[in-house]
Amino acid sequence: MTHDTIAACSTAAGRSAIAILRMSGAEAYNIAQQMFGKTLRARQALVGDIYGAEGQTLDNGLVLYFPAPNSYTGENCVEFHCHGSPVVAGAVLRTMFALGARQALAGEFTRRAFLNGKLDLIQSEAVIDLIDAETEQAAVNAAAQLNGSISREVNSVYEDLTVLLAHFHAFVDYPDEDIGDVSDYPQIYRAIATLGKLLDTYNRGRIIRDGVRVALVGAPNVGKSSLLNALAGSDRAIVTNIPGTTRDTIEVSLVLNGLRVTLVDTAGLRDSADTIETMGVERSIIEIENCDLTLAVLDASNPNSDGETAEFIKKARRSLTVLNKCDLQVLNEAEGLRVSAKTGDGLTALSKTISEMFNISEAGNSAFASALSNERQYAAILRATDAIKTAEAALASGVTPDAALSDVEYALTALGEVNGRTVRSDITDTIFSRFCVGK
Ligand SMILES: Nc1nc2c(ncn2[C@@H]2O[C@H](COP(=O)(O)OP(=O)(O)OP(=O)(O)O)[C@@H](O)[C@H]2O)c(=O)[nH]1
Ligand SMILES: [Mg+2]
Repeated sequence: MTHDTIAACSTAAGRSAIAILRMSGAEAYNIAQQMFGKTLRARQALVGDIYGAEGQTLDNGLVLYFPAPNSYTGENCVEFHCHGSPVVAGAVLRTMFALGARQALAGEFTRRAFLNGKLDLIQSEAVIDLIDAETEQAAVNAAAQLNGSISREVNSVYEDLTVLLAHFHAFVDYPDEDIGDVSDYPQIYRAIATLGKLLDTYNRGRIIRDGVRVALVGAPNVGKSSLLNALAGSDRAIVTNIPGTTRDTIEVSLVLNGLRVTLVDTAGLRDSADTIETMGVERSIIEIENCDLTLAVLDASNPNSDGETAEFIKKARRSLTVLNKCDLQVLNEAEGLRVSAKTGDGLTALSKTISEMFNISEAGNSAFASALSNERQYAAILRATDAIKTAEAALASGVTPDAALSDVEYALTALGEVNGRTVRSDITDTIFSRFCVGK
């Protein structure tokens, strides 16, 4: 496949120590050679003058040449490591354009790597997850996916099903043959087992990548906003001694012991004549139903302040009772984690309890080096599994091969969407548009 030559700045905009400009395509070598004072050598780092289109020296920097196919994209690639001035980087990039390259689109280098078989689609999506990772765990998980840990499992099932499909086609072509029993097809069982184990890792993977949503819920004035501020380490939400201060949900993103948490402050739960406050309370109720964990906040100093919190909490998927204001005399007998937003007492224990509830570091019971964390991949693997199970049931009940064949074919197509072997281009367009320019 011949492609035009693309170029982009691969480092973040603005002043920095180094700016890296990257080119890929048939003309990358020629253009780079015209811009550089030394003869480029494959995979050797050379320091030399970098010239503009008129022959003026723009910078002195490092240039690396990776001939096809041993490069990131699989095409001829050249990297210029310049001084990190936006002016220098801009001038070097414009020279590349003047000599025949064009601006790369978002994710176009990785898209070419995918099209040239350097990365499959799972690995390509891992690249963006690695760049976007907000915790070390998320980065480690994405790195393992980039390394092929999920691809290997999906591909082994894909190969298995391809063999199976060939068998079934043979039966369709020679209908006199007996299709045999489901036990004649170990591929079916292997596929169900492998894909099932992969699907089991998804909940953990999703939490590693996207984190959890934790809502602070309770009666007015118990200190929900104060707790949010104390955990976030900044005065994000307004705090006053007037009940009904918070009227809208307020979100803060933080990392608690490696767990990414979106902490949501909500309006205090009570019947109010105020339209705005009532709308806020409706939002609190929606939040209780939607979040992964609800912290039911009570005022330790006031046993009569709990209101209907316990009633509302019944709708939560998971909840944890937190007794705030423990710096004051504790008069509330309710069971719960004792904290003080004012002094910070108990907040470390609270963070620890939250992160342990989601247990993302428990890799021990997982069969794989990485967890499935991508919703698109999860949905497609689920569809593939369902189809294989249908084929299994059909074979067990002694159907004609063409019935099982269509289910296996469907499963194969679904897995092809995961590893990218049979994926539609509008899906890949969406995937690569999430990337930054230069990647
Ligand atoms: N002594 C003490 N006072 C606290 C503590 N946490 C909050 N307060 C006080 O309690 C009052 C209410 O705090 P907020 O954080 O606004 O309470 P809230 O639950 O968000 O209230 P609404 O938004 O009205 O529902 C303020 O005067 C805070 O200073 C605490 O741990 N100890
Ligand atoms: Mg508040």
